[in-house]
Amino acid sequence: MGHAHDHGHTHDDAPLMEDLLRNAPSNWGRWGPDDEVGALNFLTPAEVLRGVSHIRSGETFTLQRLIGDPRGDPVWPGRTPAERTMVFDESSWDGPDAPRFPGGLHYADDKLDAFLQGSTQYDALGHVWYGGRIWNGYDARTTVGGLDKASVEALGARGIVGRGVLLDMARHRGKAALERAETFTHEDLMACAKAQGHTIEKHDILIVRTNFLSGFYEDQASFYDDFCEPGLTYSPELVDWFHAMEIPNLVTDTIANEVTMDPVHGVALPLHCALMRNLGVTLTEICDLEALADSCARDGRYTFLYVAAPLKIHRATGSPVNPVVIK
Ligand code: UVW
Repeated sequence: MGHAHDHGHTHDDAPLMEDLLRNAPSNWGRWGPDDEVGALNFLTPAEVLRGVSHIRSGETFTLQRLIGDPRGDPVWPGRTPAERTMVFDESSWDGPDAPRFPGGLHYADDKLDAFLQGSTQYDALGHVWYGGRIWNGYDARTTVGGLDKASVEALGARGIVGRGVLLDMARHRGKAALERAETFTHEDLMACAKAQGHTIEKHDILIVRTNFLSGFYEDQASFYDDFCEPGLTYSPELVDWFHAMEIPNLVTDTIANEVTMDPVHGVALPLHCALMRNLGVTLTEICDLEALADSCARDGRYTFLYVAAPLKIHRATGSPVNPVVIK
């Protein structure tokens, strides 16, 4: 979180999250004292079937960005892109000491050194907190050395399946991409859906397109200059709306799913706290929504089945993922 301050303005007079969110709604305890998947509990079998009922053509789209893109991998300031290292390749079998397998088998092996939030990813519910408590009220000390509570393992075990809706905010605003620090609200999401010809329903998985990361591929240096992504911006009404709509999952094509620095209060990432920590809404970040958005613009269908399976990584704060949309 400190990185946002390092890369932006410092707001020493910003309120503490405890004060900003003092009266904010909470889902702690709603699914029992041991819950680790939060608002994904809203995705019941009936919700899976509701998603399936929106399949028309059978077209599929994958939402993950390439890991190791030759153009670079966009990451939150302070994180580094994944590094893939070759362990075995054809040259490994040249020397006299090379292993020999009966029959002459050769193979290639490699490994990945990666921030688990350094590519298209699911955040575990225990990824972000304030005031010494993570999701469901667990002590933040349970994160020391690995997440004993609300790690991504629980999200991986459950999987995420439901009705997805694409909210193409860039097209809605008539832009190729939203601008640095540009904000929008839940009311803008509803207006976007209306313009697209549908509504946002309870339990929808919201997939919001800004196309902001196109700027990363154009000029990485200026992308990180005074870093502030566009996105949803905090208000008590917006948090109440997510609560009332029982939104299980917010998916975007930005690195952190909300405007980096709240322009009103100067707080970094308040929606991570209000939505993830307090309501148990899972966040999915750094998606590539371009092919999906082009398809939706062509056929006018913005609702579909959304399926995602984060990896089951013990005690981890997040996991790379390649969500699939079926239209
Ligand atoms: C931070 O938590 C800083 O970012 P993200 O949600 O993108 O992982």
